[in-house]
Amino acid sequence: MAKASTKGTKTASPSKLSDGEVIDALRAVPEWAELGDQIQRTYHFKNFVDSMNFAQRVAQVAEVDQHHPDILIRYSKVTLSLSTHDAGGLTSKDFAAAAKYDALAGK
Ligand code: H2B
Repeated sequence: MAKASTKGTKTASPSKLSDGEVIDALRAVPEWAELGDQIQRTYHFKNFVDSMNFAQRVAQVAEVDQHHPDILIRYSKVTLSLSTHDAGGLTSKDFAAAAKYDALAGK
């Protein structure tokens, strides 16, 4: 079988951010906290169905962007964790995704 082409739809991963760059980037998404190599936020909803609906909308964005958060659903709370596995840490992709999920949750 042929080797995977380098011409696929996969976009190059941005490089891992420095500690200073992470601190700067967090200013734009202040509800998110840095936890090791990830950023994390817990969103609060009215009930389980609202949590599931949010998680579904997050999944749709993640698929389009091909950047996937870890999702933990606990009844009325949804915790999203973001990290760029391909870069081994936090990149601009994680902060762009965090801002999108914040906008989704606000609607
Ligand atoms: N999601 C996250 N969070 N980090 C990645 O590095 C990543 C991803 N890589 N989703 C994507 C998929 C990559 O494997 C595909 C081929 O685009």
